[in-house]
Amino acid sequence: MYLSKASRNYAGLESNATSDYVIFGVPFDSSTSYKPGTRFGPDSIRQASASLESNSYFSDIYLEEIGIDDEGDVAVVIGDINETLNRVSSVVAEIIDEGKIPLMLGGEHTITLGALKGIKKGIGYSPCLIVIDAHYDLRDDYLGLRNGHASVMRRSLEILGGAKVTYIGVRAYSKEEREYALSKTNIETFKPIDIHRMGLLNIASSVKRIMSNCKGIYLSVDMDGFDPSFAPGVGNPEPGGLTVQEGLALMNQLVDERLLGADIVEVSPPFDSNGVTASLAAKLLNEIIMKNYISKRTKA
Ligand SMILES: [Mn+2]
Repeated sequence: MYLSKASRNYAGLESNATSDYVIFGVPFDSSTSYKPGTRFGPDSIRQASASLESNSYFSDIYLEEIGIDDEGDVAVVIGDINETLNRVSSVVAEIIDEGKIPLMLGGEHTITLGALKGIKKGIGYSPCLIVIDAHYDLRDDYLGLRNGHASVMRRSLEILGGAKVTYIGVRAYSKEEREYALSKTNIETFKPIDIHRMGLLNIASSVKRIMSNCKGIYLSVDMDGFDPSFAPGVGNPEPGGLTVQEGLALMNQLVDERLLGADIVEVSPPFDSNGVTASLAAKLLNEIIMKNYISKRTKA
């Protein structure tokens, strides 16, 4: 594996060979177009995780009751997106092969492409995808770069074929991206204004209905899906985003036993304010783990 130990483990977790969940970081931001700094994201999320209590926001379950391992960071190749994506893909496929759930800390959003390749290789089919993001990232290329953060979802969709993709939080896009998304019957979009008008539980019901035939689901959380007042530490802040309550409720509503893997990306510590973005990222990850754990236990 292309992994090396980080300076601290997520939430102070001890290495656990029988873990069901494997956390790892990808300190990579080489295709960043505006504000670099997400390479420091994994460390800051680990640091923030240490100060959170281990209980769930929603029910009486605690992180320490669950087997979780922090395997450190992928050895990224600065400036080489394709090789870095290959390494991410290998790491994810290996975790899937072990029957575990990969949980990736970014890093820029491009790394999701590597994770999806690894998931598909590991499970042998295309997962459905839930994306929390301010952006579609559906440009065919951005300034000539086809494997960059602005095109990550376009490349991902090419890999996923016709699998269902649901976006939540999208509010900033080019005309080309919007028209592409509207033209694809497998892509659904819920904007923050939809949640504001319809209520979160109604939107969550719609998403669950759309994803009801999915065998496995991958969840990608770009922190810029949140409003910059809650998550200022991102590379491309965009006003009018999700609230913390909405984000936590979405994790609780949408994560179930079908989760194959997840990532939390685009935390950029140089632009964070008192670590609030990293703290929210860690809280979301905790809820993802605990909701999946509860769902599996209930189904068992
Ligand atoms: Mn984004």
